Amino acid sequence: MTSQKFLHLSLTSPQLALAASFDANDLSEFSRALRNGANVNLRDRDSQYTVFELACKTPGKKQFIRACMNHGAVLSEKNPDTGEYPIHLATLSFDSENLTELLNAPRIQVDQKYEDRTALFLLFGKINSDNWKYVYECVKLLLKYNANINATDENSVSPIALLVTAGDDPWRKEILDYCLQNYSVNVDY
Ligand SMILES: *[C@@H]1O[C@H](CO)[C@@H](O)[C@H](O)[C@H]1NC(C)=O
Ligand SMILES: *[C@@H]1O[C@H](CO)[C@@H](O)[C@H](O)[C@H]1NC(C)=O
Ligand SMILES: CC(=O)N[C@H]1CO[C@H](CO)[C@@H](O)[C@@H]1O
Repeated sequence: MTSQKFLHLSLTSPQLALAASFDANDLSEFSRALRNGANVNLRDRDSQYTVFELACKTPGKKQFIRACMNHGAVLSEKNPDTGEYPIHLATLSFDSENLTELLNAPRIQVDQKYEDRTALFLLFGKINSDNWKYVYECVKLLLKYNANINATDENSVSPIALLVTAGDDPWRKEILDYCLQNYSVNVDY
C-alpha cells in the first residue's frame, strides 16, 4: 500500500489502517493509526485475534507489541475463542525478545494458566531438537521473571518431568542442569 493510501485510510478508518499496517509490517503507519484512535484490543468478527494478540503471536513484532502496550493493550484478558492469554501467545512465538516486552509490563502474571498449563509448562511441552535454542532462551527468561518451575498441569505433571521423560538428548540435560543449579526444582515426579 502506498503511504498516500495509508494516510487516507488512517483518517477514515484507523481500525482498518491498524490491521493493514500490521500486515505490511509498517510500524510508522501502525503508530499513526494508534494516534488516530485505533483500538488494539478490538475483536472483530473476521479475525480470531486482536491486533495486540497477533503481535504477541508473531515472531519479530517486538516494536508492535511495545506500541500496543503504550496504547492500552489488555494483558489480563483471555481470548474468548481459544482461552489463551497474551503471555501464552508471546511465549509460543519462541521469540525471547518479544516475550521480554510483555514481561516488562507491571501487570503481567507470569503463571497465568491456559487449559491448566502455565506459559513455562507450554514451552517444555513444545521443545524439540529444532527449536530448543530459542525455547531455552524463553525458559530462562520466564524463570528470571519468577515463573514457578513446579507449576503442574491438571494431571500433576511438572515442566521438568516433561523435559526429561521425552528423550535423552544432550540439550535436555543442559537445560535440566541449568534449572537444577539455579532454581529449587521439585524433582518428586
Ligand atoms: C545458572 O545461571 C547462571 C546465570 O544465568 C549461568 O551462568 C549458569 O550456567 C547456570 N548454571 C547452569 C548449570 O547452567
Ligand atoms: C519447587 O519445589 C521445591 C521442592 O519442593 C521447593 O523447594 C521450591 O520452593 C518450589 N518452588 C516454587 C517456586 O514453588
Ligand atoms: C527470534 C525472533 O524472531 N526474534 C525477533 C524478535 O523481535 C526482533 C525485533 O522485532 C527481531 O529483530 C527478532 O528477529
